[in-house]
Parts: sequence; structure tokens; C-alpha cells
Amino acid sequence: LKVYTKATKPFEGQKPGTSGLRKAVKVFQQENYTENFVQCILSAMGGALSGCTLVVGGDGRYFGKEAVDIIIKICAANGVRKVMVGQNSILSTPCVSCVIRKYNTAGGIVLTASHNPGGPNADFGIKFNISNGGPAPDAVTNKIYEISKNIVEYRICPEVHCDISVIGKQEFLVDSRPFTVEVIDSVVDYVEYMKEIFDFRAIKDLLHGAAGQPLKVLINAMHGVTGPYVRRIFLEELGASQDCAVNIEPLEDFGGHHPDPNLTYAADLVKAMQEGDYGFGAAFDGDGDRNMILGHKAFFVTPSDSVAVIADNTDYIPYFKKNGVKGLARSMPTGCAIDRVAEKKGVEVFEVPTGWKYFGNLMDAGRLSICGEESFGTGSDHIREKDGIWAVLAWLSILAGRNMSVEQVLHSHWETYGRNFFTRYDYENCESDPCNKMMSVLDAMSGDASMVGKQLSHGEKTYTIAKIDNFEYQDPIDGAVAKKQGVRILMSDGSRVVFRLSGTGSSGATVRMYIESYESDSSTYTKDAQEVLKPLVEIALQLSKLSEYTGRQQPTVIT
Ligand code: VG1
Ligand code: CO
Repeated sequence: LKVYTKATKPFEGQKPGTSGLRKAVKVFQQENYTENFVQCILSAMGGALSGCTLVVGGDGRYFGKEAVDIIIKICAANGVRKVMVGQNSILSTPCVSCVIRKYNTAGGIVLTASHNPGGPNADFGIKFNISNGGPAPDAVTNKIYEISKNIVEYRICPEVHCDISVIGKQEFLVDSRPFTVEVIDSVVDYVEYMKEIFDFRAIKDLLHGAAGQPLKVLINAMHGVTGPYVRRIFLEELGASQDCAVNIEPLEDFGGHHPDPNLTYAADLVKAMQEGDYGFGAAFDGDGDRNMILGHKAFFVTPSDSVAVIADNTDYIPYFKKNGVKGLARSMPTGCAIDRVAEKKGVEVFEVPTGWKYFGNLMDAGRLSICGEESFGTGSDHIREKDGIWAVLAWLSILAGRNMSVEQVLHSHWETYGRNFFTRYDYENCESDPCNKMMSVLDAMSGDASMVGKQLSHGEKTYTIAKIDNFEYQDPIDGAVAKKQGVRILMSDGSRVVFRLSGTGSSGATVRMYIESYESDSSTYTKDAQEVLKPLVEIALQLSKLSEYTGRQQPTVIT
């Protein structure tokens, strides 16, 4: 088959954000747009490209199959030896990470816009993962972006036609070199790995009530990619009844919803849990790396607590019993509950910028075992992505091991460590210019020494600013520096306010405001986080003049 070199022109803004390039489907459908970006990814691989194997798959959203077709043709023309692609293009983000590591490939391309809606009028995304299975670090994504600004041509082999619905190998000769496309089962490798990490027998006993009452679970895949994984693991392996799993058919538009597991967008799960028939509920995002955990009657586990609880209960997970727990970490805006666990256990704890790519080096260096983000991301060094199904299996292992309900586990955690109350306000799709202005005003504040010691009051509550900065991180392993990762206002009592702009939106600006406060008085533990944090929320809104800049009186989403 022949390779063609096609002339092209650069597109503006092919700059990967927090997690890949995310734009409207219509943007990706422009002539040469997707081709350009894929060529830039491959070109950025440099000497590692020729003869390599790449993994390709995605969350099943609209335009995914077209993108797989383009990627295969461009890989063939660029000297890639083999592409491993999920059947019908389906691979969850954690599964891509798992497959890259298992087969030692040079990396992978993930077709997803994660929690953003899908469909012809919604979003698409392309993300590159490196050979450790994790999202490409800034140095790589910057290189991709630089190449995209000057691209003049791409290489493509249009005659490579593959049927990605049939598992197995298809062989081609491209410019007289062999090229293989291997269509792989979307779930097998991942499921095998989960069975190594967890004690499936113990979880099965919990669900079937071997030691008392059976635990009824409700798993909502939100029509994202986790459906097939949920079916195989929960229905087939663990023998849960059919009504325990809902929305497990992946849909190209996720049924028209935001596939985002939080209290707003997973409202149907919350409602079903409130009715009280189920003891455990969970939902995942479009690409399967996020999770939300609920207890009986929709008792909400804030993700910052979830990761702390898992870190505190590793005795019930065979993987950690075998490998030990080396260190813990969270992203900067994430609540600090896990820091207290690290302190008690005498292990290192790291605070990194938002985005899973910042955890990878620490894991590769053997210094990090468990980490999480407030944005419903939880995971460990078993792979290099956050992992929704893993989080649910971890929780079920803990419930089985401790013979407690979700709520009891949380209360026991707070009794030991105190409670880090946490909330996040999202103002989605605001106008960019005023939001940038607000951030630059906050940035200026963060450099103003006179802010320190300033007292801020609302009602009965007064906070004193102990430190204010725009978060900067130096990677302890390779020394790379990430600047301006969000304005942090640290109060003298340990409470925190953080402002940053989202890096995953496809248009406009999304402002995120994160509020945290620590309480060690056990009479507060059962209080509603919104009530406890209200004064600090008001103070943060006043200080930032958020309503003036965004024109919004209310956030789009509160978690
Ligand atoms: C958001 C979250 C961040 C997460 C990222 C990717 O980024 O805040 O914690 O890592 O999404 O998650 P941002 O820049 O919009 O705040 V996923 O599941 O969308 O790949
Ligand atoms: Co995701």
C-alpha cells in the first residue's frame, strides 16, 4: 500500500489542556484538523516512533470510530509497526493505561472528552499517553503544540482498511514494510488485572451476604465506557443481580447527559439511593476514570475523603499487602484529609498541580502508591491513570473487611483524624475575558505582601490570611516546574480557599472555587458541609468579586 504526503496548514489552538485536546466535534471534523493533531503527536515521539506499538481506544463517543480510522492510516504511514485497538474503538482510559503497561507499548492515544457531553453538537477529545501508561507530561504536550503551529504536511496511507468490530490481527504491507492492526477485547486485560489486585471472593461474599445481610449495590455507568466493564465484573464475576447495574449500554451521546459523576449530573443515582433500598451506590464518567461513591440513603463521600479512607485501609486490598504503601498524594485543590493519613502512617505526601499527569513520575520512582483529586478521581500505582472501577472495588473491599456501612467507615475515619469539610463551586461556560481578568487580579493579590495577616469576616466567623500564593510545583523527580496553577489563600486555622480556571472546557471559561475547613470537634462531624463552609464561601466570593466578573449569582454545579 502507498503512503501519501498531504500538504496542510496549521490550526490555531491545538494546545492540550489539563487532559488532552478537547474541542467541539465540529472542530475535529474540519478537513485536516484531526489528521494534523495526530501527526503532531507522532512527530513529537521522535526516534521512539519508528517500529513502535501504540494502543488506541476511547469512550465510545460520537466521532470516535472516525478518529480511530484516521489514526490507523496515519500510524501506518509513519512507520508504526503495530496498533492495538479496542473492539469497536472501546477502551476505558484506565484500560488504555493497563494495556500500555501490560504489553510494554510506546504509548497510546485515548479518544475521549471525559466528562464533557458527547454527540454531533457536543465535544470530542484526543489525549496522548506515554510508555508508562500515563498522560503525557507538559514537556511532551508543549512539544506537540509547538509542532502544530508549524505543520506543513502529514503522512497517510488511505488504503489501510480495517474492520475494528472483529477481534484479531489484520496484516498489511505499507511501502513494503509490515504493519499490523490488532483488535483486542475491550475488557479482558483490565478484568484480569482487577482480579489480581482485589480479593473477588471477599467482595462476592459481601454482595451475597455470606457474613450477614447482603449488600445491595447500584452501579450507574451513565452510558459511558464503563458499561461493558461493569457487566463483566459486577454481573458476571461478582454475580450481582441485573438490577444492580444501570445505563450500561455505551451511547455516542451518553443519552444526552453530562457523563459526570457528581451530585448534579448523576442526579438519578442520588435519587435512587435516597429511596433507601441500596447500601452502596457508584457512578462513573464517560471514559471511566472518575467515580462517585454513595452510601445508604445517598450518604455522600466527598472524593477528598474517599482517597484518604482508601489510603487508611490498605490492609483489605491484597495488592497493597503485597507491595506496601510507599507514599500518598493529592492535587493542590483537593481537601487535605489524606495528608493526615500520611502523617500517621509515616509516609511521604505530595501536593501536585491539577491533572493526573503530575502523579506519574512519583509512581515511576517508587515514591507514590495512592493518590486522588477532589474532582472524583481516585487511583493508585497499579496503572498511571485514575480508575473509577478500581475505586469501587477498593471501597467494597474495605466494607467487606471492616464489616461496616459506608457511613460507619466515614464516621470512624473522622473520629480518628477529624473532618476536612470540602466543597467546590463551578461556574461553567462563562465569558473568558472577565474570568481572565479576575484571575489576574487574584494573582496580583497573591504577590501582595500586605495581604498576609489580613482578617476576613462573615457573620460570627473571622479568618486570618496566613499565606497567599499562585501555586507553583517543581517535580521532585525531573525538576520540571509548573507555574500559576491556581491562587491559594491559606488561613491561619488551616482553612483554604483556591481559585483556578478549568483546563478541560471546549469553549469559554469555567471558574472553579474550592473551599476547605478542618474541624476536630466531633459534634460537627455530622453537619452539612454547605452549612459549615458557608461563611468561608461568602468571604471567598467577596474577596474575588466573582459575581461581578462572571455575572453569575449561582454556580452551575456544587459538590
Ligand atoms: C478537571 C479536574 C481535574 C481532572 C481533569 C481531567 O480539570 O478538575 O482534577 O484531572 O478534569 O479529568 P479542570 O482543568 O477542568 O479543572 V477527566 O476525568 O476529564 O480526564
Ligand atoms: Co474522565
